[in-house]
Amino acid sequence: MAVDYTTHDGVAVITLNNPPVNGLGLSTRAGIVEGIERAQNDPAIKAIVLTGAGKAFSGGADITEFNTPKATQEPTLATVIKIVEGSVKPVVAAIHSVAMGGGLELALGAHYRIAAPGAQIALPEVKLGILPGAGGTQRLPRAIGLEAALNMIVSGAPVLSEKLADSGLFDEVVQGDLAEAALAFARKVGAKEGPHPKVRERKIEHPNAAGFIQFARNSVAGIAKNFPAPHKCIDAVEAGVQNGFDKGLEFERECFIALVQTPESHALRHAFFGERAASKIPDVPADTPVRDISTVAVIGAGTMGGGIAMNFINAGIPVTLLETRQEALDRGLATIRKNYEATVKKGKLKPEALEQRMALITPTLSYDDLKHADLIVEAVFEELGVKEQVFKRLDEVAKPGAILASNTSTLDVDKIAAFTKRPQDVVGLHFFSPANVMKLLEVVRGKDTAKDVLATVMKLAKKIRKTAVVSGVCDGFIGNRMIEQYIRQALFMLEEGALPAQVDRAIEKFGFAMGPFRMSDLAGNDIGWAIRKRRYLEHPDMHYSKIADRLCEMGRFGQKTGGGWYDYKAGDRTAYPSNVVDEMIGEFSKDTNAARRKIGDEEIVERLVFALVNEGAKILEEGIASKASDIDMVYLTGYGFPLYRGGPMLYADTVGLYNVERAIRRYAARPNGDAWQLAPGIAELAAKGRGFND
Ligand code: T1G
Repeated sequence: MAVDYTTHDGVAVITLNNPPVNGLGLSTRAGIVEGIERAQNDPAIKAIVLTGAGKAFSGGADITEFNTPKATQEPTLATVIKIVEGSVKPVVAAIHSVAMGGGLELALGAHYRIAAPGAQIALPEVKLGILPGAGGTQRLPRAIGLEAALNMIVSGAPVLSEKLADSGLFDEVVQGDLAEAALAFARKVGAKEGPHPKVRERKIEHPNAAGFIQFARNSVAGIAKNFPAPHKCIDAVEAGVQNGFDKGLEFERECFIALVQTPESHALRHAFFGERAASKIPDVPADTPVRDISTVAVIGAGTMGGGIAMNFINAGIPVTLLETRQEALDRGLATIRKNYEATVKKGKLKPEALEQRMALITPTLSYDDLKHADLIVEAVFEELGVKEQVFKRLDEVAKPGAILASNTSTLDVDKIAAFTKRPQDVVGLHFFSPANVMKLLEVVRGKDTAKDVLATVMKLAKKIRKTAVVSGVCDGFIGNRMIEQYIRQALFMLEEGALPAQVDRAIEKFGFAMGPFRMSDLAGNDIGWAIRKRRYLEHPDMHYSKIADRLCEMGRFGQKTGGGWYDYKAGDRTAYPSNVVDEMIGEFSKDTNAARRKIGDEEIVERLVFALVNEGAKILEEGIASKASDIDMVYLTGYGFPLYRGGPMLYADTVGLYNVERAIRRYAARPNGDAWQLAPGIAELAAKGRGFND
């Protein structure tokens, strides 16, 4: 049993002991019931304490059991809570560190609750696309009132226990030893005559419940756009207010069962686990010793270098910032300061914190000042010759054991490592612009990169609040390699009959933050142009549409030149469809004898998304990514893929690889079909009726 039972002078202590966070899995649930019954049958026991071992009271239902028979096997959490609440002897929940989801619901079933300060109290189910399914929508409003409860349930945000001291949730918030306080509290209430208080018997007082609930509905409209759960949370609370506890509980159960099956909830749970799975590298043991990273150096104070430096100083790690010229260094520092001033203006950073962070930067023009750095990240010009000079110099000055990282987005990390005599200390750290904002960090593992270097940078990524995904060495790593196929399809579709605004609208309706043409205008069409020119030399056999080259030859690089795929007005970032471009596209089709046809939104979405899926399957087959969820995390955190669809690989599973394969074969038989080389893995999995994420 994942539960310990001990007795202390008339008090039974039931301790949840199911590391890492006392998830309420079947064995834990059964253990609690056994403990409650054992205490009922022991005349020496006058009261019961329920508490958690390790780093949590309880992190809630064991989400690894979701959609498995164990999740609904008795005793379910609802049954456990009913037994706790029905105990004749008083049950005292003693909460520390974390009481979330089902963990908080369990505590709400107890007669009394005491807590240590600093505990995270939450009902985060809505973030998993579900709602509290074990009475939370009924008991929390009775414990802390309608408004506070609705805020917690709909936001899923944690509140610190001391902030809830007078909310009605806790009988005491104790400063000293929680275990001792719990025993003393239990002895006190154990001496009292029953029956002991039940949260379910409290009333929900509110002067205008219907009005507040309507207000809550209006407030969630935005965040609930693609997610059904927030509204269901409000429905369940409303049911309890209108029809009483038992009817409310019944309705909550119905809502839970409906939500847990939704693709949105599946996607959110996939992202939750995918985020954690990404930090696990199959051949790097979890206990691999890590190197100490106390001080970092960044080479290059441009847009990327400055943003990268901010990540580390935000985490309190001092940074030595190296540039080749004083004015570049001054400009870089001024940009960092300006970024922080904007954050201060938004009220998200105290003015004194700004100066503390700026003080963590040591600007320099000399490589010699890098000799103490534990990690050196270069963000210099994206050209192998420049990288060679930098890494040869680093090899001379960096101390032994320093990690040497390149922020390259397209160059071969193995070639860069070979510029040094310590390839085992070289790794790629591909930040995404703006580097101090984007969560995604591609960690590019060279063939010689040492395992402790990988373990170190994965741990450091967590500290600087990045979602780090390990990629092998290939052109474009994971994200850019896939987006290249996506853009190829977008360009072919212009040749075949579509227009930029139509393609963007279709994929933005699918849920992408920004379509390929608006994105390209934002990033600069000349960036893609340079990459294509390199491609034409490296892969002369690869068939690309030249339509984007023609746009660049017109000098239409996007927002920065006032026109790209779209027209722009000065000071206005709105993308206006361009007659000039539409005419150019028509001309181009004529020049290439491409018969234009109407292309529907479904084809647009399939060709863009399945191009990602097909390349992702090849990335998996080549071992560039170790798991499909890693690829999904790249797209969810770095490329604006809609969270409610879970990433390209999960979306393909939702569509069914059988259907993905058929669609790809269909496009392969059409004009420009040579771009569709079906990844063998898709056909193999489809034949077995399986998905990437099984
Ligand atoms: N079940 C199983 N494993 C869990 C878990 C859970 N609820 N929560 C975390 N883990 C694992 C996680 O995968 C990781 O595993 C390890 O614990 C450490 O997590 C009926 C149905 C609790 C604040 O949504 O917010 O209750 O990678 O790295 O930063 O109404 O985990 O080590 O193998 O995040 O210290 C509702 C989700 C469930 C809480 C700890 N509960 N968890 O943060 O560690 S639904 C949640 C968190 C529910 C009821 C419904 C955080 C944390 P591994 P971590 P952390």
